[in-house]
Amino acid sequence: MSEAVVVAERFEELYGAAPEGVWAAPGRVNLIGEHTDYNDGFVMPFALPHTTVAAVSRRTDGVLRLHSDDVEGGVVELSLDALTPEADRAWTAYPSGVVWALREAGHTAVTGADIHLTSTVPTGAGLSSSAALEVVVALALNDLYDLGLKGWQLARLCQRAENVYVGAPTGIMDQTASACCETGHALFLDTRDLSQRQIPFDLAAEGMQLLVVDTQVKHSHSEGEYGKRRAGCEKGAALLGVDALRDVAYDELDAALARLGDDEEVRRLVRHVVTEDQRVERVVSLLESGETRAIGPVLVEGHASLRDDFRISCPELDLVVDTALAAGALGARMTGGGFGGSAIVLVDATDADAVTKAVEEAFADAAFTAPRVFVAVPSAGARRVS
Ligand code: GAF
Repeated sequence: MSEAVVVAERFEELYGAAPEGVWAAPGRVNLIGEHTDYNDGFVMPFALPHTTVAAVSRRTDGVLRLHSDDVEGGVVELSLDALTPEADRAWTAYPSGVVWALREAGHTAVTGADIHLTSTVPTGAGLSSSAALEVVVALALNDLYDLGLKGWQLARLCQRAENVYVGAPTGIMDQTASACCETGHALFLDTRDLSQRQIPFDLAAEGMQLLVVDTQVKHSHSEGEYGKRRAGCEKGAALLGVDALRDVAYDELDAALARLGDDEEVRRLVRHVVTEDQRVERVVSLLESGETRAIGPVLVEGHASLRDDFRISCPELDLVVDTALAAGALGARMTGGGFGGSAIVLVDATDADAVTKAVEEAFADAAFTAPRVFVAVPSAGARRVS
């Protein structure tokens, strides 16, 4: 039986009638371009095969009913009129935040919904489980209520839900990745205007793999450090007199750093963002010229910058990167928001097992929780599945 049928049957058990449809939205891995999205910069994520699936029907009575098979607590019933930013600290804040954001943006045709959710996107692993949850709800309501919004517009609304309703000051990368990625491609996204280019990214055809190593160290973006980095970047932009750090050209970096004087912390943040934007452009150009193996060292540079300048790595992420490189990986770096979560490792397919074993052994030796390792295959963005 297909997953869509299973989810639809569960919906019927819960709500007493078949859903009007079933939708899926993926988690993502970011290949390169970290903490650049809230600086109007470049990112390059691709969608994972792991998805959040939602069975959904409309309601006309101003009621939102939510249920997830992944959390305890049964069906949660909310009144649309009572949805209030930052009042809800539970998982329900993500889907109800999306409904709030749609209505706040004038889509008052959305008069309620019954929603049942289930997900295979690992939570707290830096793989965008929150964005998958937001985007699947946004897409379902967009289709059912015939709102006519495009993927990037849904992403903006989902980001607003996360920033204002949930209260996490994240950028636009994850929601856009979940909404707009395509099978076999990485998404080169300019987060200033959301212009996009799908870059073919078929590692298997070139005898390589990208491993995701989930360190099992949980992170949370609403808890301070992410927001501090964002505020530091905004301070850097203000001191340099630009709208966003994206406006500092790579070949003007030294002059910009000199102008920041002795504010060492802001200098480090600025250096990371400006060099990271340039790394995204280098990776795009290497991939487009068929030099895929050469992206490995760029990933490693990115990790060093996140570890030393942005200071958001952790011992487990560093151990993945160092061990994988020593075991023959072509490149490795932390991915996502940091402070835990996952690392990515680029390997020749023939080395994948040996690299995985080396990482697992290093974690055991360090008495860290065993990591979860899987091969990431660029997969489809959000879509209706039935
Ligand atoms: C998290 C955020 F949600 C993204 O917006 C992005 O800033 C990322 O961290 C870091 O690149 O996933």
